[in-house]
Amino acid sequence: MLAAVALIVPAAVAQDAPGSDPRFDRTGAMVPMRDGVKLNTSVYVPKGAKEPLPIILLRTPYGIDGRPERSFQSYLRELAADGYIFAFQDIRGRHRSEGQFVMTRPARDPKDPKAVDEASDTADTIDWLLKTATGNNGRVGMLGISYDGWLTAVAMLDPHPALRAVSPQASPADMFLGDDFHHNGAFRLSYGFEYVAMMETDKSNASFKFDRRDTFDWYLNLGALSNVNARHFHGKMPTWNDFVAHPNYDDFWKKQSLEPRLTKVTVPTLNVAGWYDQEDFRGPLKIYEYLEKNDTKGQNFLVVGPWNHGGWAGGRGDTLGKVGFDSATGKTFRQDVQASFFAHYLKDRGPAERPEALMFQTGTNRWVSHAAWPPKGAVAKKLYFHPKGKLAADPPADEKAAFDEYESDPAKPVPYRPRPVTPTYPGREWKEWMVEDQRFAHQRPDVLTFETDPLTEDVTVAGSMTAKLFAATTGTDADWVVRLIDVYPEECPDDPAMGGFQLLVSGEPVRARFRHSLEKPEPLTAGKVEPYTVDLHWGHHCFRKGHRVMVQVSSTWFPLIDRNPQTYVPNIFEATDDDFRKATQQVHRSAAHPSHIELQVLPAAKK
Ligand code: PG9
Repeated sequence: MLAAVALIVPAAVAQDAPGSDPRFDRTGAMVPMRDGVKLNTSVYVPKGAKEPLPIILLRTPYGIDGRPERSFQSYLRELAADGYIFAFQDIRGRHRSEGQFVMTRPARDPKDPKAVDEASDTADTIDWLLKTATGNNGRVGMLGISYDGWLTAVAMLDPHPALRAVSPQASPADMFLGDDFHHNGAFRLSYGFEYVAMMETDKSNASFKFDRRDTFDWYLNLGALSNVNARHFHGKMPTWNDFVAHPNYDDFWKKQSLEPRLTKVTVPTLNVAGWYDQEDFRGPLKIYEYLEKNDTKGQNFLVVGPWNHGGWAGGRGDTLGKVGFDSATGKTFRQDVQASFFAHYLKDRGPAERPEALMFQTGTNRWVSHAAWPPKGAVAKKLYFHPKGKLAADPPADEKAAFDEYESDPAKPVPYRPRPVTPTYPGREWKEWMVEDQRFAHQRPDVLTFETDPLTEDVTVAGSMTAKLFAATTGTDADWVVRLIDVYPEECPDDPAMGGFQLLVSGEPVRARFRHSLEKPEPLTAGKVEPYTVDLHWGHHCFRKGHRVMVQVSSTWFPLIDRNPQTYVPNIFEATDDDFRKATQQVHRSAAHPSHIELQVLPAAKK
């Protein structure tokens, strides 16, 4: 590493600026990286510390101005009270840092000593902090949510020796398989478009200016994805151009995927996810799962709470939308989990023992500690699709072809939340759509619904949830969207507003072109029944006695997912408006083609 020299930014030298936290001395610096690029950094040293303190580093693309002071009252409140030196940094190319921003920058070539990436920028920053931050104890911790969580994960994969504990929270792991930009190769249109506009219009956070409140209408009017560059981005957004140039799972996506790199636990790691995370749910689970395979020292932990994206960072966390959780889950996490984790690994304080997996069981609203995740002892339970919208444990006996069908019209897609679909940024509704009552889509002619009778006992899912569809289309490409729903009884005396509520437990799309390979898409043969496996991820949900389990199937989920033209084109990003066709979709439910869901269920005694 280069010897780092602190360049003090005059504007940031002022201490106790209005709004600043009087508990800290603040300094600002432009910290030089190994290639000479300087990154805007603020360091907060507690006044009157009685012992050397560890450093907590947060790196972000979203701008550090004002952020520390806000965080000390919320996300970092308990950590600030415990006593740490905090350092905040704008990453390369964002806000007041120099250099070029590259979206989720791929790892540098280890053979090139001049190459940089987010891990090298972190290491150079840690070198500098150890030399300059007054009274540090030589240990560094990192945490962050989403992009900041991804920066934490990247630093952990190639760690500076002083990095002693990390908490990557809601970090994406693979942007083609899951998380922000695609799910199973299906493009997340509204998020992809609006996030790129926010990050690549300029160095700050610029929200795209829609000319109407209902973006459902706006995206429908946009038409084919080829209109994005033609009408709005004009080839100027690097990440959008990457989407267009890489419609399949090629090296571009594989190089930035964390998954092949998650081969060992380098430092104690606290992985954090939210069951209702509208952006990055798969990522944190995969990071935990892959690290766990080689967790020889028992230093890899998982916490999943009833939160939306980053919902644990502030507030009580006792409700989300209309759904209540009976306790202050956010506060519990920040105090009993996050603060205790860093105190142990950075200060040698507090309990060494912590649950392998601390999971909030939705439905019964309680935290459950598990010695392994998924827990041992869960049993696979299948629920099959039957005529008249029934979902039941018996497999279909019908030897003849049996199916339900619907017409999917790309001109009239199924919305993913009730309209108006207000913009993602800035947006409150976006943050809560996963807990919206799903009745808005129920009984649409282009949505199939299968549901059980009211349950005679609690059914507790703990582990993987999967749908297996046998489906055919009159088109040559199709999307299959599966949503698993908990249907509340009509009468809920304890909470009357929840009567009949349809709560999403999980939902995922698959794009038929990728049914054999994500690398090499293939057209469908019209009319041919083919199997599709839809990974609904891990869940820890109790479907209560009296509730029903519901599955909905559709072929659009708009504008969350872009519309499939339903006729095969080599690259959907280059499709034109004329490529989009109506198609008739069949979902089969015969003995030969028994569409179903499979849930890992805990035996009743162990609930
Ligand atoms: N979901 C956001 C993101 C993370 C990483 C890459 C791109 C987007 C975020 O909230 O930071």
